[in-house]
Amino acid sequence: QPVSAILEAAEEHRADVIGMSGLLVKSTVIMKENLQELNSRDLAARYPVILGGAALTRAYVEQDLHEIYDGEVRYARDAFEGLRLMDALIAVKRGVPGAKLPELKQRRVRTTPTPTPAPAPAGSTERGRSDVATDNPVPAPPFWGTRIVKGIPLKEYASWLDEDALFKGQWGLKQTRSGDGPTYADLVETEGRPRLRGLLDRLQTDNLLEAAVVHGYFRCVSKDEDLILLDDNGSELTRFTFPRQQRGRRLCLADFFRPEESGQTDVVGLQVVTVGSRIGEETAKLFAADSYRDYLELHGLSVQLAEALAEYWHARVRAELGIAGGDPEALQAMLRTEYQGCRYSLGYPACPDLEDRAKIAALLRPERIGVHLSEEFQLHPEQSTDAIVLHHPEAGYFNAGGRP
Ligand code: B12
Repeated sequence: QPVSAILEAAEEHRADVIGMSGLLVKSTVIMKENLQELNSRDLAARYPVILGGAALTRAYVEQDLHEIYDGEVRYARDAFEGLRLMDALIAVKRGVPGAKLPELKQRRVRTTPTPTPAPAPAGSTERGRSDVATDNPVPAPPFWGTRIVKGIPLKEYASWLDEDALFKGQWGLKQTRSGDGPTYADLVETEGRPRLRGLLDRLQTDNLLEAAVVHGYFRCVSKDEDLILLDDNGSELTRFTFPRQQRGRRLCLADFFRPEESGQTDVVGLQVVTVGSRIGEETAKLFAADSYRDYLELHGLSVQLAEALAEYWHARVRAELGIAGGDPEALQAMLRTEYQGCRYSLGYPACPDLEDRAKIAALLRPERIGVHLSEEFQLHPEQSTDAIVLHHPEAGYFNAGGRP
């Protein structure tokens, strides 16, 4: 939402407080700009602001943003802290005696000196690439270029659903703090699974999902931190530049591909998956009707199904590449990525640059399955996700941001 739309809505509904949610790292910058905009419109005294979402931290909001905002701004870890803050803010506004806002997070003073980085382990050079093997076999893909698959039946990918991510992360099932109520396992049996079954049936009967995939295999080589994708004639199609860890193994995604100087080429998979736009229309209806619980359940399920579809497709790709032999039996082990290769989504720590999504979109042309990349580098419909698929046996998740 642009800040002007937020302010118009605040005006129209005579809001006491403005809340904003930042899911993407980029949204942290936007929150800051929005607060500056409130300052410049002289609205800071009028609107206290509550901020939340995966991209934000308490320290960023209550120290950095608090410093620049002329009004009150607080961080809410979850919706419940949001409610507690609302109670306090309204009590202050009404002049309830003794009412005050919770203390701001204090800036921590460092008492110990910054630890010196651990020496690089044997095998990895002080500068340059990591010790990732370059003599692993390169599998042969079934085709080069891109393919589209539409109308994937729900039953094919529903079994890849991460139930814990759905029940805990999206639906908020958890044991009460006092511990005397039902356990998480009880709640899964009595609430989670029955609701899930009901919703999956509904998705099926009302035909609300339109799962589709566009994927491709490309020849490639690496050069330092770059992954270079090649066309049939060996000319450069596109190039990704990935960050390298500054300590430890000094990993970089490019290291998992044959280096250019080896004279060999490697293969990389790219994919974009979506569960379609109909589900978004359905959840929007529930939201508009104030059916928030139903909205949360259906929306939460739909985003986890997008993730399940991505995981399912990655398994298909492993099978196509002939590297699925080591796939574990149990879904839990599968979700812990105990298989050969790894699926990296742009925006995650090993490949944080969201702008690279445009390179994937240019090669895969996901508009052929109804998916578009916005100027903010978000895929629409929302329930879509892209990935770079690696076959290297050593490939796994790592953080290249230099953060501990
Ligand atoms: C589920 C999920 C998805 C789903 C659905 C996303 C969606 N639109 O809902 C799918 C699989 C589709 C997805 C895709 C992507 N994702 Co994603 N995803 C997540 C994940 C695991 C959970 C998000 C979620 O739904 N949480 C559940 C909700 C209920 O929790 P919440 O948003 O945190 O909100 C709670 C609190 O924070 C608080 N709160 C939040 N806001 C506010 C506001 C106020 C006022 C208050 C009071 C409280 C409050 O209250 C809520 C309830 O407690 C997060 C990681 C994480 N742990 O958060 C990554 C994450 C958001 N995704 C990320 C990324 C990178 C992506 C992709 C770009 C990957 C890709 N290349 O395809 C795509 C983008 C999708 C697109 N359309 O372009 C990154 C974003 C970081 C960045 N670089 O910007 C994250 C943070 C993961 C990470 N650690 O890097 N993703």
